[in-house]
Amino acid sequence: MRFARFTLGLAAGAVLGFGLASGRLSPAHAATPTTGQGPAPIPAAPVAAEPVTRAFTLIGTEYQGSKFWTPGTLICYQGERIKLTVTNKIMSEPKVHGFSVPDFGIRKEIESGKTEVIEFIADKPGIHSLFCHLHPAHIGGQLLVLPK
Ligand SMILES: [Cu+2]
Repeated sequence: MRFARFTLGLAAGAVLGFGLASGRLSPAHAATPTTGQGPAPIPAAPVAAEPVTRAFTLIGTEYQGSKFWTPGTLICYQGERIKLTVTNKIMSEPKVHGFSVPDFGIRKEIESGKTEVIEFIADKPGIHSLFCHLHPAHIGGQLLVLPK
């Protein structure tokens, strides 16, 4: 009888050990997502009571005769407060260049060597053009506002 209890206990322990080792008895393991199947998910926009301020520094510059604002692509989440510090560093003529993002009502003229600080709420998702409205032939850019 004592031998039978010992054998039964040993068998139960072996089954339990196998189950834990293989993960079949672990609910935590069952909840773990599998890996190696497709790209990682894109993290969600941060949640905050106050709008997050996302700051960018841009310069107007010239390279081999082409004029542009750089960086040419700005990315943010919908609802964020955007702060653009924009400096015209183009020293050749003409001395004044425009900085426009019409979808957000932004239209500034910036003299060579001067800086403008522009703030607004990026409340519209999508791809929004930015460019020099005084010289449309210059290279433009875009503000990408990711939906919340
Ligand atoms: Cu211009």
